[in-house]
Amino acid sequence: MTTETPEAVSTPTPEHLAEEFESLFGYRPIGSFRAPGRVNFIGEHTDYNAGFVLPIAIDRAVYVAIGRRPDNGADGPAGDAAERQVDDAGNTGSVEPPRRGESIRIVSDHRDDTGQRMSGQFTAADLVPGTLPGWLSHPAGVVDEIAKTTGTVVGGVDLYIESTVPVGAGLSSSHALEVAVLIALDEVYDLGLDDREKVLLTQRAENDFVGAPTGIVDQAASIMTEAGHALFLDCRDLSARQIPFDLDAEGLRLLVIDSKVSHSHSESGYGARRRTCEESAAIFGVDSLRELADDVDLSELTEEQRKRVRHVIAENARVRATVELLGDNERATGDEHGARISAIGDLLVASHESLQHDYEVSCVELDVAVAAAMGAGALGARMIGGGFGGSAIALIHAHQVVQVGDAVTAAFAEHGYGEPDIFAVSAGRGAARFD
Ligand code: GAF
Repeated sequence: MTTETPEAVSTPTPEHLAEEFESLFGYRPIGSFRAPGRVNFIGEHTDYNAGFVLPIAIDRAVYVAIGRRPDNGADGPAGDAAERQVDDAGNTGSVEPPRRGESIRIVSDHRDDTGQRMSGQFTAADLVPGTLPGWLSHPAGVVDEIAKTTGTVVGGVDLYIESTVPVGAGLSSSHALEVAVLIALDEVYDLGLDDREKVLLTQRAENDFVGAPTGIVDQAASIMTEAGHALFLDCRDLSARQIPFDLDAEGLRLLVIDSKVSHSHSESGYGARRRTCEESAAIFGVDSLRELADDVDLSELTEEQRKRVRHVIAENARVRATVELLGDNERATGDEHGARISAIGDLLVASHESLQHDYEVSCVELDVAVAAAMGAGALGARMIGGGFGGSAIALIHAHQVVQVGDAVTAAFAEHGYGEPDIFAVSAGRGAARFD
């Protein structure tokens, strides 16, 4: 099995990032910045319904080293130096010299199929939504939104990116990339954005430039969460409370089970769920499903609408209940403590069942992961994120790491699925300068 502790992931140092940056671009960066991925402990598909979420920032992150080209990127010494340095580093062709003075160059440590570092270059003034491929659209969306929101036109900068957030695992690697790029540019350009503005800006980058109709939980988790805490966020107005979340101190662990599958309908399925929620809210004449009472009469809805709304209302209640149980936990001792942890586990399972049967965003691999983890003694388990693939989490006692990991891996093998990646996460700190 592939169970790892968080320490097993090698975290880059600021000096390493600076050296890589210098070897690629031929000059020292101004600094580096770090934005974590997230695990949403509970509160799924509630964010775009103006509801409640309870994510943690995990101890895996996207790192960005940033520099302003000495000659502002015009053809000349810095461009030539960059090209020469790239040749010396044996990465010929991975970094283009800057095409125009105001261009933004980005190089990632991820490699493409030919073994070259993934890289790209664009100019703020030329950005058009939907024209940049894949991962590059995320930083480009941030640059575009900075221009629209603050009037600052970013240009003449280089960025080098490393990440310890697995891509495609549903741990919000692309939102972490957007946040890392934003906080780097915020400092370099002295944009003076507060946390709330950063959250909303990265959400608009995702919605309007990348074209994904996502909510706000992922960006908020990365930006607003304090180390050792979960973020109890009201997505209606972004008011938040930091909830102590120190699983180690409780003798517990939170496992991520990356199913390594992503089903093709994930994007269309997400958009369809969101539309159904909005249509249902309109039937009740409210702005969002958040406004509905827990016992609202759903009889005038279609069967599909009823199921979606039932999930959202119940999930909001589960988030509030989890927060109460976590708060009470601080005071609880002995049996009482055990009962509260077990009640939290039950809420996780109820969340999964609701996502599986009412919201219908789970998939067989995630259902198998949850069932196998529970069968091996987990306190609770559920799928996380948008669904249709990605990861599940399992809340377990510290001594169960191997037992639960082995059971899930064995269940995947029995079903003929590929081997999942399983690792423990803890509540890390939110995005910040890294040196
Ligand atoms: C994805 C989205 F990006 C979030 O905004 C949220 O809606 C989540 O799915 C489901 O809770 O991660």
